[in-house]
Amino acid sequence: MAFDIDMISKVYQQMKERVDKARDVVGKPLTLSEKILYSHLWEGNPTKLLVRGKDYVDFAPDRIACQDATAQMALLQFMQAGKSTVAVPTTVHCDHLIQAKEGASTDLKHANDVSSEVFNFLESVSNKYGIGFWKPGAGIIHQVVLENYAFPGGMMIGTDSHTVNAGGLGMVAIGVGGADAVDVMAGMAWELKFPKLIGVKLTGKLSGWTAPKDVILKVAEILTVKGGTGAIVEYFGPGATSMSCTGKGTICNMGAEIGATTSTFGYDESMERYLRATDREDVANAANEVKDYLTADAEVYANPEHYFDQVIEINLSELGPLLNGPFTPDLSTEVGSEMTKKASANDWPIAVEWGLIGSCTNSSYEDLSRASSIAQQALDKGLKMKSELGINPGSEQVRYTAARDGILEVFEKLDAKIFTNACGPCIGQWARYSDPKNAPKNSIVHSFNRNFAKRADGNPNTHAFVASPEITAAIAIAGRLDFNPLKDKLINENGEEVMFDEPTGWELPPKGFEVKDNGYLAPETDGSHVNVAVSPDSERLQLLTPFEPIGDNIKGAKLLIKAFGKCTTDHISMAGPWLRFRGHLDNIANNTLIGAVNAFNKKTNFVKNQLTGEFGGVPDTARAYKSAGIYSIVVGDHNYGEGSSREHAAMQPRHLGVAAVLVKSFARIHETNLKKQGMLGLTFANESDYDLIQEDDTINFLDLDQFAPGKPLTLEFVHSDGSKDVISASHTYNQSQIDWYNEGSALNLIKKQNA
Ligand code: MIC
Ligand code: SF4
Repeated sequence: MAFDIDMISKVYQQMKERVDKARDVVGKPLTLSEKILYSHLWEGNPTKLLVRGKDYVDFAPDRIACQDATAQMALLQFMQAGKSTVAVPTTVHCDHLIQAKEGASTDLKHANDVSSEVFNFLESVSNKYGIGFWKPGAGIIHQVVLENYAFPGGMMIGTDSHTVNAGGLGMVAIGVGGADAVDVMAGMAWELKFPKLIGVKLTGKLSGWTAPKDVILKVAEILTVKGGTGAIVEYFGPGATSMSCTGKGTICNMGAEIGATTSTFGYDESMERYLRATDREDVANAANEVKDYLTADAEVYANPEHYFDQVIEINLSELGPLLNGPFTPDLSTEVGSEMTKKASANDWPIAVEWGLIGSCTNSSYEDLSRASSIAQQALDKGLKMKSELGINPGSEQVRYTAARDGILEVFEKLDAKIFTNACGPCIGQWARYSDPKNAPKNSIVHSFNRNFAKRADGNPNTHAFVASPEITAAIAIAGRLDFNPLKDKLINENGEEVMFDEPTGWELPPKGFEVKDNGYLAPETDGSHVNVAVSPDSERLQLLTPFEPIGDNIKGAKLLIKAFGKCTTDHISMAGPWLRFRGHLDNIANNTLIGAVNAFNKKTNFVKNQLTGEFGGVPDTARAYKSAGIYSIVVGDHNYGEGSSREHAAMQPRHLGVAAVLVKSFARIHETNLKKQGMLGLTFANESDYDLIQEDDTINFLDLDQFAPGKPLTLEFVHSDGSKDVISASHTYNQSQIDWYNEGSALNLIKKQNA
């Protein structure tokens, strides 16, 4: 039986009336995305047309998911909201804080030793406030959600950007910062600008070496890392219905890499099969009752250009396997000779040192079984592994079943390391080097979603390429980045030429899923007696002190850093070794922007302290301004804050006295996170004004006392020679977001309202 079936039934009961009303107000057939959005309005039945890309809308999500690294800050904030229990079903998943080193059993034990304080905190807060808790080792949040909680037509938010994975089961699932989740946990509405809609029509059929991963790698190439910003991507067509549910999850998952608000697919038989296989007959039956409401109206998919803001068509029969990278997930190369050319032109190491299969993107039973069919061929054909191989199963249920069915054994025979059911190397929790900063240049291939510099192993010289699990396995065996398993032969141990056959696998385990201990802990019905202790000396957890409002008079602020080029949340608040401080704002603030490149000297973590004229690290310089009572400003390029949902990337600068972040453009989640923490997230009205900003600038806000929706702000940059540039800064704050600014943070406002 499914969790929270009553809630799911209620959603389906309301769905018909709400969707029919929505069709009336919109006045034409509806996409699936619109059906889900309009049936989750905070106000209930739809009463008016909502303008895509323009109207801010209050929604009522059905559920919330948090992972350990972000849950700490989310729950520390929720504890201040003055509520006794969460208002909607919520779960916490321990998956990010487990380092991959020796293999699952040793690594999990180690994580439980070194992070017990954090896990105990999360477990007791969950127990107190009615939150379902998934222990370390239970699996990666998005796989566990897909297996247990996602349901067609539902809406969820999660404090992780890959929450979007649940689109594989026909949800609108959106990644948010912790403060957004706190709103919904506290029983309030959740606000989002009504998204634009991109339709992706998949014709043809996947076959041979091509996998769902290649679909999203192709979409990333077409749309780039910014192309999905502010939009929901809805997939449809024969190529969509013919692929597995977990394959759809892979495609939706990596929609985060194109900046999409989320991605989704209409309810179909693959989803029904998956629901039934994962012990949710009840959900499948209930969904079948309202089937037509769980996919777009027929006219929409017949004439998509009339209903979507943009339509892309991909013929799966013509799509071949791709490798995306290095350093960005949208740089696509076909496997084989195209890679030989590009690698030599760009000096990418052609030898591959590691292949990694796993992450929330590609760690399903189907993924492991297809990759293992390649591994089995290596054994059968006498091939020796040319690189190392690491595997992170997505959940204990997948691991247990894959072990039962002999899949893991195949990898083990090739000396692969089976790591914990957790994020591991995907988030830098990988003890690959003792001194990553000085580690050699090398290439790795993985089935993950992100490949920003230093992400997996902390080594700036690691060139990480993203591929499907089956291609990852083949390339790891061949040890060459440009190996094309469709064409190239390999020489085996006996000196014979051999070739791989096409991968094979099972969409779902033929003998069904099985698991002994899935790692779930239900909360007590009444948790009021549960005591949540945070030691004042802890280096990992720190209770929050409310932020003071910045106010409407910012004068004499100093430029902290003008960031050059890509500045993702990994550059603003690095993960890996810093994950240990995710519950301690002051400690984690010591990594603020240390990965960002200073536009004036192209160095990282080396900025001018205008008070002393000396150069130092970004966090120290920010602290120096703060202790002198001076606000500072961060300037950045395009798509600033791309990547993670981690609100630390906003809270840390806020804690260090940064009043405003002024950039050419923002990634959605990060922009909201800045607003929530009561600071200014601004964009250059004229992009080229970025070039006017100089290293010694002092900044005055000329009209912040007139801060109002739709009205740009005027900033004066005073340069060291006394000359000035006055520039216009746009913003997207609506009135309630301006109220957050005025109160010092959104949380301050909730507290005031609940007092
Ligand atoms: C990621 O993939 O970058 C993470 C780590 O899962 C983040 C969340 C975090 O930083 O804790 C995300 O994607 O939101
Ligand atoms: Fe974990 Fe990686 Fe997925 Fe983020 S992208 S949730 S770090 S597996």
